[in-house]
Amino acid sequence: MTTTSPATRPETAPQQPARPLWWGAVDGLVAGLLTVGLATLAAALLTAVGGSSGQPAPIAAVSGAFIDRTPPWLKDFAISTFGTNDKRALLVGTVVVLAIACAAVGMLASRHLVAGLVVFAVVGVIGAAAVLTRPGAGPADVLPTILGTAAGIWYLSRAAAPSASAAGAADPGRRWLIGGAVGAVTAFAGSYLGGDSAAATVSRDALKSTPVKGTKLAIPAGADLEVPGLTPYIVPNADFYRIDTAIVVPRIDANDWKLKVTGMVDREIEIDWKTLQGKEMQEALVTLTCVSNEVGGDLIGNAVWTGWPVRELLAMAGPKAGADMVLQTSIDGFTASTPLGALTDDRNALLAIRMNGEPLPFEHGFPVRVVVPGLYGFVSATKWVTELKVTTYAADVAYWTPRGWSATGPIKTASRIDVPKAGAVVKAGAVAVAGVAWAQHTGISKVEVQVDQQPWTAARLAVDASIDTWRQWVYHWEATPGSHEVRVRAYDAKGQVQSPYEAPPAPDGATGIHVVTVRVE
Ligand SMILES: Nc1nc2c(c(=O)[nH]1)N[C@H]1C(S)=C(S)[C@@H](COP(=O)(O)O)O[C@H]1N2
Ligand SMILES: [Mo]
Repeated sequence: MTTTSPATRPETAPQQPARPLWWGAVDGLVAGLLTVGLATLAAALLTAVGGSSGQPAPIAAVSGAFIDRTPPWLKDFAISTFGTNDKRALLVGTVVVLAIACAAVGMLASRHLVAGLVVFAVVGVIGAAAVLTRPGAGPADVLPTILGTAAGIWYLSRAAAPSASAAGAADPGRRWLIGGAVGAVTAFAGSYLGGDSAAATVSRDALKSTPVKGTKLAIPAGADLEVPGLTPYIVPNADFYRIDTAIVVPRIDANDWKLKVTGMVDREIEIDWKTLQGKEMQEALVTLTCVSNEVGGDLIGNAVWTGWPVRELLAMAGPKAGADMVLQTSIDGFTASTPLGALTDDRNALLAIRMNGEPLPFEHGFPVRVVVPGLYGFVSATKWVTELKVTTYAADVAYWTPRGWSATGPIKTASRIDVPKAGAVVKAGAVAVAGVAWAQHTGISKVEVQVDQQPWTAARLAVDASIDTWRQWVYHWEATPGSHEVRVRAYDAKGQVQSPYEAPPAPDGATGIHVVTVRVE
């Protein structure tokens, strides 16, 4: 009878020589590097293909989450000790803490594999949670961290497994080299591809806790009629239309941002983020509109913009006589030709850094974009702006000009029915017909609604909050059964009615009357 008694075990499975503890520490570091490297690369790729909201890889996410939870005294200490390098110091600190944790986990794993792997997984979950708590993060954003953590666990389990130290595989140098190389290369490639993405997010988050310098704007009650189905007077950032030529949204570290004023000026000047931050900011209500907006279309939105007036910057440079245009350039090469006058007159043309109180979303131009009341976006609202060249329409052309669009673009007076929607079925009786009308930088004086061939009748206008924004209107319609056509038309503050003639968006904006067909039962 053969039995395997405990006493025979030492002979069948000879005692392995205990591996030095520091091997475990190195394995922990390599596992950590692999995790961070793969997560960084995966995050960059996910952002590039638009599959994520562009959340940073775990390191920056942890740093960002840390900043948001830092008590003011610690923040003050960091700023006074590290100055403008405080964000970098924090990133370095996060890396150091993480490295120590990984080494410790690696040592634990080399003695108690399961315990070590569990702790490693817990650290990974904390990293994933940090990513999830970042503003605007979605479920997909945790994928890179999960992938990286899984790779780290796989490496660690292989490294600590008995076979890893069996004869022949006893030398850990090979796996350290391969694991370390893969971790370093992916980390490098990820940071390269992700550009300044992580630092950009940190710099954007930092603006959140920075108090706004300047006076706060009050939006009058009654600017929003709050009719169900009517677009809100202020469009939330997440719902705001987005139009640009950028395939990958530029993610600029605000601390690296600079704006040059060049061309026909007395002195070329350059300002950086810190200088801009020191300026007295203004808040302005401006309704942005895309020239491509069709009659009844939704490429229009209204927001509160906070920024420094462009005219103050231009005044510092001193535009020369004869100049009539400012060629704005974005970091991604997009250009817009703005009439010089629109940037130097008393309207609220801003170098905006906030949108509805939030730092500009990356999609809407963080760190700095231009917003000019009264002009279509393609000739004025440059996102990620880096240069303003004072010049002439004779000398320079903007991005869209050779592509068949106008060199200048004042917004045309227009109006839209939001509710009832085209094709809606409504009950006979009182129906609220409501929508928006706009004639930016002139203002709306009257909106009229027409049902079928009946006379045009005045709608009730919302409180006038600004001539630079759209204005809501509502019309109480006694709807009778049948199919009806409902039309709207707007008058600007000079009494000029919008053009009823149908024109396509190109080259300088669509015109025509918005009409919806509604079934009444
Ligand atoms: N850098 C850059 N800025 C840009 C554009 C662009 O393609 N690139 N498009 C412009 C156009 S056509 C419009 S309508 C507005 C839209 O701004 P939004 O995406 O914030 O709504 O941005 C303008 N600024
Ligand atoms: Mo546009």
